Amino acid sequence: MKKFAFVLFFLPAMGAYAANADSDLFSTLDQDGNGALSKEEASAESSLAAVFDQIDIDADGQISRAEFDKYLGN
Ligand SMILES: [Ca+2]
Repeated sequence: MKKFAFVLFFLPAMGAYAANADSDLFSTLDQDGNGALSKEEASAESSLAAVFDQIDIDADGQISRAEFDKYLGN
């Protein structure tokens, strides 16, 4: 049930970022704009960093947009 807990903690943060229509949490965290979140980039959001390995389904050390969206159920 870690995913459920993560979503509960994470949604308020998503809402805050969503206030900026041109951005979202993923692109905000993707500081180098390469379309994937490294562990270092994810560390800016502690609730994301805590479950990084669960989101990184293919375990390549990066969270792709697809992995990110899949984890959030989008
Ligand atoms: Ca990146």
